[in-house]
Amino acid sequence: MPNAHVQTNSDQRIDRYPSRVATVSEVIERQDPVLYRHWSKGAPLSRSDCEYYQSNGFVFLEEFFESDEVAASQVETERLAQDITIVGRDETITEPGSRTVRSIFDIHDLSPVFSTFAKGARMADIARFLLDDDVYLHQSRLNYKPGFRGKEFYWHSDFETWHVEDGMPRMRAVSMSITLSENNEFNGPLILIPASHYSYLTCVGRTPEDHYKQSLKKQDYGIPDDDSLANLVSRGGLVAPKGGPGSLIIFDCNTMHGSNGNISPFPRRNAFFVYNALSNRLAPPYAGTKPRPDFIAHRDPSPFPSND
Ligand code: 6CS
Ligand code: FE
Repeated sequence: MPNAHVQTNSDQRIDRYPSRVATVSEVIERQDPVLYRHWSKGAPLSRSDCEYYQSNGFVFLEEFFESDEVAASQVETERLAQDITIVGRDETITEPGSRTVRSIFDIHDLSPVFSTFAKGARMADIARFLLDDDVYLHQSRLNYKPGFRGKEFYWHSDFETWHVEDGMPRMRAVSMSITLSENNEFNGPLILIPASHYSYLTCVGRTPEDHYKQSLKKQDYGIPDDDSLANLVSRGGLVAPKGGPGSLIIFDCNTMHGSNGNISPFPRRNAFFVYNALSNRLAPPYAGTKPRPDFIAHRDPSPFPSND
């Protein structure tokens, strides 16, 4: 019996993760590995961290970077948000209804500081190991989540968006979030649902053209239904990693996550780098919409050599 979820779409491609095509949402079991390479001595992650990542869909490495490694990124983060040539670009997203900077995308292209960070062995080698392939940067972004005004990021699976709107074929991508400020219970830390990466929650509603112009401020399509979310939480719970600047949260492309708004005086600054396997490069969007701009989803993979 062929997999009931395998659909062929208008251009006869197999879509193993159809979403935003039906009037009811459903849960599709993950059809891809989590760890593409088995752990062995010399791996860039400890065995226990690999096992935790496999089981939970994320792993939190506190104080992964030294303070001086993070300091340059913190200074660059503030510089970019003050630079009028950057703030006026499409890559810069403001909070809904205000001119407060919410995110700046494509920071590995906009800033040599973040390019060095992103292509450095410390994160890229982990991505190559987890994905067992050469990697390239699918996307990068700074999330500013300013004090008092930083709005939430509602629950979502990144892969659901990257599959439907960017044409990412399989679950073979990993996000790395570096804390550039204190992440605590008051300023809207990233919240993840352990083990949610094994379930693909399909969403209802047709993707509008140019959806990103709205979704990067407040996402309205690709939103999972309440019952499916409640079920994931009842099984896996909720984890909000907390720590000082320089901590690293590594999470699978399909791990359900979100974050609350920030009403504290303290900003919650994180930098995100998304590594995609070279063999998983983008195809045409499964939604049938036109491809999103390169600053959100790089279509010409330029893998960077490992530093060894
Ligand atoms: O649409 C996207 O690609 C972005 N949106 C969210 C909320 N997370 C993933 C990604 O940065
Ligand atoms: Fe996300």
